Amino acid sequence: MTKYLKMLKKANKIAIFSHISPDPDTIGSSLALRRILISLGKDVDVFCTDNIPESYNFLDDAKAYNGEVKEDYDLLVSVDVSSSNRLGVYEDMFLSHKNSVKIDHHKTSEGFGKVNYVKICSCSAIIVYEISKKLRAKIDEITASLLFMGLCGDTGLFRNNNTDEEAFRVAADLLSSGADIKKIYSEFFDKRKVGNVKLTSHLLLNAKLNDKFGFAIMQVTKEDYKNFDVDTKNDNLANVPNTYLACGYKIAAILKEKEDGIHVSMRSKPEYDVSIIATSFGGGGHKNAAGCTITKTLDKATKDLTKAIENYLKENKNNA
Ligand SMILES: [Mn+2]
Repeated sequence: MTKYLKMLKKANKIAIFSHISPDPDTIGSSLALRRILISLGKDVDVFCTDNIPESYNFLDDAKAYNGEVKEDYDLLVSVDVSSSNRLGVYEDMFLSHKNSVKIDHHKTSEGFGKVNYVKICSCSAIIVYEISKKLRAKIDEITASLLFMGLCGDTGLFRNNNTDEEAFRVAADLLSSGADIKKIYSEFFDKRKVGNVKLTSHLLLNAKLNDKFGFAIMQVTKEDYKNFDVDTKNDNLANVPNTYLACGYKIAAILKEKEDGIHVSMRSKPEYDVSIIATSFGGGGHKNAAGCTITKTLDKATKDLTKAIENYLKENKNNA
């Protein structure tokens, strides 16, 4: 048996850690691992530096987060945490503990655990699923639903480039184990607030469409956030540009006016690479989904970005 599995098996008092700005994968995988270890008779706590967003309140298990930190854990486990600074306030505690395991799937993964188990795959949920098999723990309906949520989150509902056969196979197995996929879709992924629907409509209606080069630009002002009663930290707008890609535009960008500058999120058709444009503004990301922060006024940032996209499309007009 591999070292990290032996450690999980041997430990009795375990603390699990999710990453800062938690996403469905770190939450679903951490809570699922907690249930698996509890089913094996262990005492398990789970922590995250940031408060768990209210969108996870439909999960009873989310209440398990951030109880009292005990003195005598015999094992600390990080789940989906690529670098130690993403442990937030728990970084020092984790790094100084004599017995720690890091479980992760990221390509850019830093081995900060005493033992590190990193498997490059679409999400941490797949790794936790495999751990349950290796430890011969039963996956109950709730555990299956939590892992399914993680799988959906990191694969963008089985659409991102990391969606592979393994993701579908694990999803099928989770379904067999009773994952409540309807609940995960309706209570989490499809759930919207009225303000968000109205702001999305406003953005789509007021998008600047450049038909000469084939791109769309949307702007969200501070007033928009206020008028539509949308939380700037949790605005759920990053995928709004996709609507114009579906209409045939090559690139679509959204610029959001926030406290620390203009947050830009870009999406592109497969043959275009918006990470090049994002990088030129000090940002980064993937070929078809990238972002950056521009510390200028909204109008200046929009002008600069429009120019950059135009130049990129001019240079790449023969690529498609
Ligand atoms: Mn992940």
